[in-house]
Amino acid sequence: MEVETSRRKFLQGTITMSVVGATALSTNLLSSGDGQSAKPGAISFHNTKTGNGSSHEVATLCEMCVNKCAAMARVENGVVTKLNPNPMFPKSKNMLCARGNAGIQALYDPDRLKYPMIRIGEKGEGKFRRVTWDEAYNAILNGTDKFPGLKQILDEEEDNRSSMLFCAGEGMAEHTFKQFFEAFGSANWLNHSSICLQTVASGYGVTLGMYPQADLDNAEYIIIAGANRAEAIVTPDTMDAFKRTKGRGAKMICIDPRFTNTAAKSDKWLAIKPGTDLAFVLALTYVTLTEELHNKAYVEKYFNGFEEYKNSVISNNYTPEWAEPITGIKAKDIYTIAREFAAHAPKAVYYPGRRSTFAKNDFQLRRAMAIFQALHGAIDTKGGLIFGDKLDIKGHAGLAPLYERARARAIVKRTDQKGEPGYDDCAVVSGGGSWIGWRNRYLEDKMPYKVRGMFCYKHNPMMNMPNTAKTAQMLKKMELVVTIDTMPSDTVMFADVVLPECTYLERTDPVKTFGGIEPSIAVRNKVIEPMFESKPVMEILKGLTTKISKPLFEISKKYDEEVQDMIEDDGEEEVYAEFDLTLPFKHTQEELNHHAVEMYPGAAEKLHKYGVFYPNQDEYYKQLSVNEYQYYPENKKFYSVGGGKPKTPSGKIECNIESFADMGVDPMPVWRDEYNYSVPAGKFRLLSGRHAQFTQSGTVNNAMLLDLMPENFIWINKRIAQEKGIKFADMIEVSSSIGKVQLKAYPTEKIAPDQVFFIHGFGAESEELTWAYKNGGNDNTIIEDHIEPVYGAAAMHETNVEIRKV
Ligand SMILES: Nc1nc2c(c(=O)[nH]1)N[C@H]1C(S)=C(S)[C@@H](COP(=O)(O)OP(=O)(O)OC[C@H]3O[C@@H](n4cnc5c(=O)[nH]c(N)nc54)[C@H](O)[C@@H]3O)O[C@H]1N2
Ligand SMILES: Nc1nc2c(c(=O)[nH]1)N[C@H]1C(S)=C(S)[C@@H](COP(=O)(O)OP(=O)(O)OC[C@H]3O[C@@H](n4cnc5c(=O)[nH]c(N)nc54)[C@H](O)[C@@H]3O)O[C@H]1N2
Ligand code: SF4
Ligand SMILES: [Mo]
Repeated sequence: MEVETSRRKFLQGTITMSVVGATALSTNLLSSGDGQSAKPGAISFHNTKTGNGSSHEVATLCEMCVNKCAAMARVENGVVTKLNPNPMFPKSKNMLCARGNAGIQALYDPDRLKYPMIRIGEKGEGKFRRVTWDEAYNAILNGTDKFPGLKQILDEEEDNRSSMLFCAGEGMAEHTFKQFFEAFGSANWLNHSSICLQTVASGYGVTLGMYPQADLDNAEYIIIAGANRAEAIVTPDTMDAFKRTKGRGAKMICIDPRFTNTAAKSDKWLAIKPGTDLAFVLALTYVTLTEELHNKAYVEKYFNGFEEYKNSVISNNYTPEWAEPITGIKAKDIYTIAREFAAHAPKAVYYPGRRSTFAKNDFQLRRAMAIFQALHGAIDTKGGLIFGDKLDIKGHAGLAPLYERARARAIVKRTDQKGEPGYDDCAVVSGGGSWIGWRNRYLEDKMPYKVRGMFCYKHNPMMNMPNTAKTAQMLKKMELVVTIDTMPSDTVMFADVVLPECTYLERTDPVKTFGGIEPSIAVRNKVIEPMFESKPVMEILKGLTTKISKPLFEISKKYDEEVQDMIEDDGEEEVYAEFDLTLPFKHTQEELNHHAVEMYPGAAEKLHKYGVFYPNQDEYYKQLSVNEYQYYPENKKFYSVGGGKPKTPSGKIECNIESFADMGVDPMPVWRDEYNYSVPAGKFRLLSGRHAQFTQSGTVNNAMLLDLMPENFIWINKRIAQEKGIKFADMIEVSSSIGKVQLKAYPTEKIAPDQVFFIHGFGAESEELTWAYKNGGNDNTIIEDHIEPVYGAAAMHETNVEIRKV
């Protein structure tokens, strides 16, 4: 039998790469100079020493949240004593937030995972035995008396690689883990998208061709809705936005059901009813179109389906008066905002937002926002939404063999009348999948084949997705759960094998390119050696693949007829080379990073010394004032890359996507009655979100941060609290149709009488987390698993709860 050579492909170019000696890259550390010059070579980093020993600084990148701000770590006698902001990175502009500073505690947290462990108790009980790395790898391959290993699972499933699920949280080494997934050959990949930004990224993606950035540094008018930049920090937007609001050059309108710190720093705050932003945007669009405030030349040149959309908005009568009772925002405010936005355009931004798992209509909301923005021509232009530029970096060899027996992603085709294609629980399956859709299907035995185990990297499903009880059931049902984490999280408690990764301060991660107005490349350099027996995921996977690669190939040999034929033709050694799982992990991270930037002379050295590189850095980078820096001169910035041209395949703004109709999805954003907000008497709509000093569930055991706020409180409207006799810090039971939590009360006027709110991430159940254990409440214990219909994202603000003083 003939085998197509294209079947088995190597990803991202060639395997050969120049390998530099490790010594060339090590200990070329930045001195703690005290010069005042703005040139990189002499830049001064704050260095308030605490000890008497000698100190040095290492350029790194923060991983306490998604932003990756640049930091300088000070090391004294092998101990990291201080993390300072690194001013050289355009993305973080000399900022390191409270969490960034508290990265030291993540490193020295006494509860850290210190060595590999194997489960000896019941699943979820959290009883483990300390083992060596080799024993841990062995258990993953061969199992123990408590759980099956990969060999048994893949043999019984006849080499269906998709019988293992792979899931990962966002991080600089997510890609490294994904390479393992690709080499392993499963089709089941789930990441944070469907519980974070899937609908906003896709809404803007299909409409403009890209999820854009906002030029808040130059915008004159900003509508910030459903994004709390003062507390949910995203760099550089957080710094760019607030230095210019309140009469300092930009007018900011905040649309949020809660009076957040962003509302406090805005020029106007409008409390919207949750889930009704789409009606607000449609009404803004109505005013724009009926008063002809749009940019006609831009629309003429770059719009597809403008007339249909215009007809839809006008014939549906989406007037501000129509929107007023739906949104709770006065019609006169909607008229004013639409006119002011147009008056300032193109230096006007309807801020796209980040976490968008709010309501079931979210995808349509983001489409409507993107179209509204584009109507004003405020795309790919200074002061508007921008696409920016990106510096290329070189990829390296990956491996993605095709296993004949591996089944396609575990999704179920839709069987009702809503149309084809489309799936059982959502219309489109994105790369990151639908987490709750997948979990629920798995629990309901609706999978097209057996999925029996999972690898989980830097991700905490027990805390991160609605309906914790169902997630616990899923983890119990999985026969082999392998977790790679730094902490004994609630999810780790359900593991069969626990692999301890070192923290970000103990590893070099893949070099990354950051696109935007001022593109750059940045790297996380290892600050100190990994503590205890922890290792970077790269090395963990090197060890694991060395152990499992050959034995798993034996299983392919047994079941995969194509492999058998290939062996007959080419011999086993040659065929195995295409299935050798160790291949992506052959080089060290330092070698790969060096290779990635070798086309830029001097870049590797700069990245090592300063953590940041971009062309002409020495010439461009200047300190302008105490806390202001120039990265690119004004005329070299990438405000526009295509003169406003959308990045969609058609090169047009897509108003009317007819192919969506076949999937049961509205081709244009329209309002539906089922989107109306209502809460039954005596109940409250539960909202969830961020706090400036915590990152989701990942920082709740951080003693430095708990010093700033010890636990999460539930916001209850002051009048309601009075009626119910609830005082500050009274213990409250909050219950929904799926569960109960208890946490303390914060009576406040900052939230409407029919809503309550508390910060996401608290209320851990893992007894191994000294400070986080049963501290505050876990929102996902009571948030019901409502699925957003287009991408299967979680609709997190659709749950009504009751409250009771206990
Ligand atoms: N109710 C509700 N649910 C939400 C949200 C919400 O606002 N409300 N927010 C959603 C959003 S936007 C997101 S992005 C997701 C986030 O959900 P996740 O992706 O699960 O992120 P975290 O909750 O931060 O948990 C991260 C895990 O990684 C571990 N970790 C930290 N650093 C490292 C490391 O260097 N290596 C390894 N191996 N592990 C590490 C931590 O110990 C922790 O267990 O949650 C979503 N869930
Ligand atoms: N300090 C800190 N910063 C972070 C993170 C963190 O954990 N901590 N996480 C990072 C991550 S992963 C993400 S995704 C981003 C999240 O960044 P954001 O999306 O900005 O943060 P959230 O607090 O989740 O939600 C935003 C706001 O939406 C409001 N809201 C809720 N429902 C509605 C609605 O229907 N309409 C409107 N208009 N508003 C509504 C909430 O009250 C909340 O104030 O933050 C990032 N930055
Ligand atoms: S915003 Fe804060 S936690 Fe996030 S990367 Fe930057 S310094 Fe770290
Ligand atoms: Mo997120």
